[in-house]
Amino acid sequence: MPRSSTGQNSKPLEKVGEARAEATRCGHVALIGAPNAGKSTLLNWLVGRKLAIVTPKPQTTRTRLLGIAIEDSAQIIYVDTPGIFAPRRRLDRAMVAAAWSGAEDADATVLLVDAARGIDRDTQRIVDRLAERGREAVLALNKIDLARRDGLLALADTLSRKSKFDPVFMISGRTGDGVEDLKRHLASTVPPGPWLFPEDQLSDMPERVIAAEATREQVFLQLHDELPYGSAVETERWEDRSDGSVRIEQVIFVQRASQRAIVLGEGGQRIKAIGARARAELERMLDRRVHLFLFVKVRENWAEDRERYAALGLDYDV
Ligand SMILES: Nc1nc2c(ncn2[C@@H]2O[C@H](COP(=O)(O)OP(=O)(O)OP(=O)(O)O)[C@@H](O)[C@H]2O)c(=O)[nH]1
Ligand SMILES: [Mg+2]
Repeated sequence: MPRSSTGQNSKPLEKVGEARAEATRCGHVALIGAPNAGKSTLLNWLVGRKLAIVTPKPQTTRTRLLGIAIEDSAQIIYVDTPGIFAPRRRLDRAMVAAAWSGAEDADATVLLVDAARGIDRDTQRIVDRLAERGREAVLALNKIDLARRDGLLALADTLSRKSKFDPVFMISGRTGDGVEDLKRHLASTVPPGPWLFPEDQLSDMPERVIAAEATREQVFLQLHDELPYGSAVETERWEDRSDGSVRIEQVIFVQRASQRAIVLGEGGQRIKAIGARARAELERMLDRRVHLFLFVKVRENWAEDRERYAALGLDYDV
């Protein structure tokens, strides 16, 4: 998304900054980790704007998302990825494949570990795979605001014996503790070269997708227990108004009629609450007035439906 809101996204520019190619650096840095480790929260902090949705539930992020930041002469293209876990459903496999390919295509990888949680099975699997491939990563022990100080060094030590991590940072994506040091380190390690995106671009995610994510965040937050993972949101219409506001129509897809009733709630109360919160959040994210209209439709088996991956940006053969 451009820093100034102009509707659709501009494409990456191959030549931007070419004149100062000698002096500039640019590279992709993937943020990987177990579900809920805090990757999206950190991405938002690094970019200085909310781009990625965040919830206390695991498996919030479903697709790769770029957040672009400038640090002195370096343009750092952060890649937020879905949490990596043992996949079962087709959608899960697509999410995990998206996360690994995000890491494998990047110039550097940051493994986030929830320091309060320690090494769970998902983190263990990720570390094993990094070690297997001989892939070096930066280690960020996250959520240090929740963890005991004396446990942090032991955790870093245990992880460093399993795979090569260099260096190790102790951070909090919530308070920003330690994040400046991490940023400076990453800026110095991305390779020399011209910037790949215009200076004012913040993300590769089109605004209509950001808008759909804001609504999905509310569905997740308000209905997760009743509707675990069984929904998707798509923006169907986007109309820029002459007064600077935007009119957005979205569809929340669910898998069964009973779920549709849950999303609507009694007398439409639930969908109203979802719409109100999503609209407020969107006005903040897009920095303009928003008129949001939500519809709920039943579409069976969307989680097994290949066509849906394109809509989600998950174009993987799984
Ligand atoms: N206390 C504390 N909470 C954090 C920190 N970073 C993230 N959180 C919380 O942890 C939860 C998960 O954060 P996300 O950023 O969505 O985690 P994620 O790794 O992107 O999760 P997935 O996309 O599901 O893989 C949210 O409730 C965040 O507010 C932190 O540094 N400290
Ligand atoms: Mg996430």
